[in-house]
Amino acid sequence: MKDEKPAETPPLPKEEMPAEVSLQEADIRVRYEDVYEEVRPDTIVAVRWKDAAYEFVCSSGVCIRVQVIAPDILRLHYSPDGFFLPDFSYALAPDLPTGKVKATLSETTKEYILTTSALQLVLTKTGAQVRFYDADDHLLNEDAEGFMARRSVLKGWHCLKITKKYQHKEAFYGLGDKACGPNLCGKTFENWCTDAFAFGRDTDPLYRAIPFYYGIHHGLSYGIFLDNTFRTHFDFNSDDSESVSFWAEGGEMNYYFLYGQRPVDVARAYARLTGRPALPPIWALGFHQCRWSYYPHSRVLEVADTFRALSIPCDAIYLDIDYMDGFRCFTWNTAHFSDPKGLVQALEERGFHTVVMIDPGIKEDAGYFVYREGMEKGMFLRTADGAIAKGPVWPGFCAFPDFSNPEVRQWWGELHRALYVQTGVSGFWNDMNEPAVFHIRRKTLPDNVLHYFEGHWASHRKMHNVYGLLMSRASWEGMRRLRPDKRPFLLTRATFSGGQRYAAVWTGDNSSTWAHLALANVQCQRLSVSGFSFCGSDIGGFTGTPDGELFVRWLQLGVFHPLMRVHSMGQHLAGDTVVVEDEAQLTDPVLHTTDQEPWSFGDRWTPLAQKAIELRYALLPYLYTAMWKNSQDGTPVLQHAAFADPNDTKLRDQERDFLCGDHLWVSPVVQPKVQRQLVYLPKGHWYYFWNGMPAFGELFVNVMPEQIPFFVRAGAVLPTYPVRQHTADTNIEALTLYVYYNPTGEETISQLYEDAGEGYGYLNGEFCLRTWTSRGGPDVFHLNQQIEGSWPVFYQKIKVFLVGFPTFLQKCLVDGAEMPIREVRLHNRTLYQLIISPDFTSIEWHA
Ligand code: MIG
Repeated sequence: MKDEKPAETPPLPKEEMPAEVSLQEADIRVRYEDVYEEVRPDTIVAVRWKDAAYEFVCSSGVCIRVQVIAPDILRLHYSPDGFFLPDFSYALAPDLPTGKVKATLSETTKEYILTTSALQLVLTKTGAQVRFYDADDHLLNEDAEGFMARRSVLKGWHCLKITKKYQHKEAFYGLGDKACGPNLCGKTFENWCTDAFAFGRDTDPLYRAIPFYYGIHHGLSYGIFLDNTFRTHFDFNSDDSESVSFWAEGGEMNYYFLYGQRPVDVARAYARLTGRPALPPIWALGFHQCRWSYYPHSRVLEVADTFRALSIPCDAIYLDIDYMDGFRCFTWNTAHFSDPKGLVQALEERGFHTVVMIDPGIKEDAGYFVYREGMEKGMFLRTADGAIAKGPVWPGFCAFPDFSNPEVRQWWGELHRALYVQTGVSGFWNDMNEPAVFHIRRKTLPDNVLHYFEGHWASHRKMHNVYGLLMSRASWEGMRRLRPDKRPFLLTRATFSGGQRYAAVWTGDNSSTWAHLALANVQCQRLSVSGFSFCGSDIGGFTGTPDGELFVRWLQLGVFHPLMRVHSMGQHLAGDTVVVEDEAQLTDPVLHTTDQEPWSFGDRWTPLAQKAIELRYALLPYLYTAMWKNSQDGTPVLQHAAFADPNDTKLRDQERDFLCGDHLWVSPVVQPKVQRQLVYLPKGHWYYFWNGMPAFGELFVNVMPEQIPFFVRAGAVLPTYPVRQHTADTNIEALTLYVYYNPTGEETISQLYEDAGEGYGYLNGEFCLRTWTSRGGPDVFHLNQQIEGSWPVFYQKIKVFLVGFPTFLQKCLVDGAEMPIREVRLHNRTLYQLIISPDFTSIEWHA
């Protein structure tokens, strides 16, 4: 007989022990690495009205709060256990209306139905799955699995997730500055503000976290904003599972559903929810020249003087980190800048504004007043253990202000006094505020750093993505307080949804390649539809050296970007370079670039660079109006081609061409040596700007080295100014209008907004808003003008060109009286020119 002893269960080899075991499967006799649980909604057992929301409570304990923010905005807020965190958000607009919105809740045997004038939300009684419909019963969006929350003992609630169905041929847009084609479908994304030095196509995440996307299908459009500041993830049917999901690594599932008849209406709803940007000063829309770094004093003036000597318009010069004393913010390197105020004044006399960089890292140095004051007043972040959290950046080990504390923001704002009030710099540039930390792979502060979070204390996991937003808020609010007469200009690298209320953004450290020019184009389109119209890229590329052709093509694209700024790296080694995983890859990292001013590429290219910048100054009234519109109702200045006609599937993935303002279709050249470019126009009639040729559908245009291809919508009025060297020159002889004949007989509305370009008089009616309505046909074409506001414009006359009139013009009536017309040839076309008084009310052109 064999040994009868019962076999003992051998202990599991350690490496086979799963890292996590589900609570249901956990054996009480065993200890595991970690134990998790997943919670889903099941049957709804109670419905109640509580704290201004409908609450649906499931027997599993899951609670769903549905809040009607506006007829077109619903909030869905989930708790796995029926308890919610204190309600708080940095992203939402402070002026978000909180009044009652009419909504009705009804039920069938299987579902609850919440109806507003624009939206219907259906919630199933078992499973608590949601479906959204527009008022005409079109299905906009529906849950696949709906809500799931996962927790473990060690990580707490670390996955709050929603899974939705992918709708047939659905396309997705938004999420800020993601470096890929416009349609996000088929991809996954992560939001975690990252110093992404020399990023490339498909690098993710980048500098900003903007967890807001659009879904477009069957000509319908909606938006989803996940208001959660933790690291978040979005999956747009990447594995062909016919599902779309988004999840956060902490906090709560809290999202807003936004309806819009067209994508632009979704953009406007999002702007109502997260805030509209302030109207910038006009100089901020001029051309800006930047470099890491211009110094000393004499070099800065030399650059300024060269602009004027060559008659290349420019409104601003930037000082990068080297103006500081050893990278100490709010100090000057007196060896290079012995008289900062004198420099700023000298620049001002030449028509330049000065913008200086400020970083969040404050050098650990007991002799440095900002550090000392910050330490004494308790302004810096601490770890959970109580020690000041420090990390190396440019100046060595630094402490970081806790911008989530209003006292810190107040202190920080006040620190700008000397620069902003006494020295007279015009704007600030906030860099490295992801926040970036050198040398470590993680690139940022550790998770155990604590943040005040407006009294809600949070770890860095929760605060990280809003650090940049709050730094820019502190800077912006400081500027408002210090010089209440001025419109702040602030540029930030990192930010979060809602950050558009405080700062413009640039796309970060790109490279001097054609691929990067193409990326800058799509990134700015995407930033713009994601709430950040005031955006731009480092024109010419940050690392590397462009050739003249690339530089000029990039400038031409920049004409249509609200922030038009050349920037380059200079002779530097970046401390924020890509983390080299293998030290053997560390080749000679000389990334130095040669000069990158408009005249740096030789005589062949300087006049072309100049022409591009001149075009910008000519188009300023159009761009300023688009920025004003953006500040009023959130209409994005740039829009993806797909937004022009969501029904046109040919536009869904169109990356190169885009809408700028209401009436321009821009088709930038993003490849070298292009002579002809194929353009596909959205429905309607257009004109090629450079020769006034009518255009529609698909066509080729001949591409000239000095011309960026763009088209104007038929019926539109395009306002232009004469070229000036800078915007403080208000000597504008005439406003010139290009009026584009529309063969369809439909009415087209165009606007021009003008004001002093600075200050807040416009809030008291000191602006001039012209609204033009055009309509007519081959016999007679009309233009009406309506004027609002009391601001006296700079010019005494308006020049009007009619473009595209199909037959010979017999006469022209202005306010009923016949006016002489002049025929002007543009290439082989005839334009009709009129010179009239700015306050006309109607023009009629008769065949
Ligand atoms: O570690 O201030 O993106 O525009 O010139 C580099 C120096 C820090 C990164 C910014 C770039 C700026 C540079 N900064």
